[in-house]
Amino acid sequence: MEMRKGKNMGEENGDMDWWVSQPKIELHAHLNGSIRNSTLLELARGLGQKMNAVSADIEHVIMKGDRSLPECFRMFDLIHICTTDHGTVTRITKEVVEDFAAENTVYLELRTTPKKNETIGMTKRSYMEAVIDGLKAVEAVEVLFIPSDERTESSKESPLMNDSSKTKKGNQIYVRLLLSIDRRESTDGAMETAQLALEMRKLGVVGIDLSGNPVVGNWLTFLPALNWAREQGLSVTLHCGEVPNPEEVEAMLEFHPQRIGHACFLNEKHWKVLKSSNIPVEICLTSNVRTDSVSSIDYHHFVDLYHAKHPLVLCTDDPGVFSTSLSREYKIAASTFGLGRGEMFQLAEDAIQFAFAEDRVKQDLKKTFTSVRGELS
Ligand code: 6MZ
Repeated sequence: MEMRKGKNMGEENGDMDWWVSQPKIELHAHLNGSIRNSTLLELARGLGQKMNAVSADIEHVIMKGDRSLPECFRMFDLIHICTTDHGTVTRITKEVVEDFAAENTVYLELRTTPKKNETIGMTKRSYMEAVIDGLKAVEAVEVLFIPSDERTESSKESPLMNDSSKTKKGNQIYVRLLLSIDRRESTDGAMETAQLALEMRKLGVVGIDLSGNPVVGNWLTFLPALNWAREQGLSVTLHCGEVPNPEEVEAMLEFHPQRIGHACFLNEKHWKVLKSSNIPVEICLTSNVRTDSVSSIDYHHFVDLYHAKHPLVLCTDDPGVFSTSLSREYKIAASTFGLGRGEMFQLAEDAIQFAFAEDRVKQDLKKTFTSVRGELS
């Protein structure tokens, strides 16, 4: 079979405008991995003379199309050098939400790792407050991030609106947040993040993600925080099987998270357990091919899971780092696996049920899809 790895994979077929115009659900996007290249370059250049080496390094890495998984994590470290101050966190949050909204993402579950930086007085909480400020700063669309039961009586009248004076129909996006535990963190650090997630529920935090370099850290380090988060009613999603690690994959499936991301290195036994568990899988096609977690798009496990009717959702992972978009991921899946527009529309609609938001939001999203379907037919 032809190798379609690289920038042009699956792009030979179809009209990008159509994929952009369709409503979509994003459940696996990392904030700092979604930063615009232009913003990253501007920030890197702004680091000044003494940081020239970093700036040159970033320019080199940004300009590179393909990057291996280790290079990817080098890239995240460089990005974090540029983005770790409150104002920048606010700016990139605003831009990332605007970019997703501009391609008709109607629900975005955005994840980020709360960071501490004592030299600039940043705590995990103040980092997250800067993220919330970014949600509030969006002007292009109405951002709906406060859970329904926290809204004021007047704004509850319309399920879609926080502030009805600002809202125009078709010009709004639901956003919910996941706090990521980085695999470099200690048990205490992971617990601090889980506690923060619980405290910030009223501001739209719905769950916890375990991510970071998959060759670093041990599952048992994070288990107490993940168990605690689940006991508190937070949802949990795990990066699972991004590199070969059969014992960890087994333990993760046994934990039975609400969703898993990637699922690239699963053995026969794991596939059986996964399929019988019905745990939804967050599929990141471009990311998996670019990082060599999957050898070619044609061999991606999406196709097997799709035909087995296993719950799955197409996601971007890091649209900035991998130069992709959610519309592009839909287009690639359709052209690579021979799926029609109706099937892709259904795939997007089905993802509503795997979101961690409350039922009221899901009902509202259903209505959006139903009305667009009506316009199509
Ligand atoms: C695992 C990933 C990832 O949290 O600083 N991250 N973790 N696998 C991936 N696939 C390539 N892509 C991103 O966003 C960047 C952080 O998200 C995690 C890494 O921990 C990375 O440092 P935030 O907003």
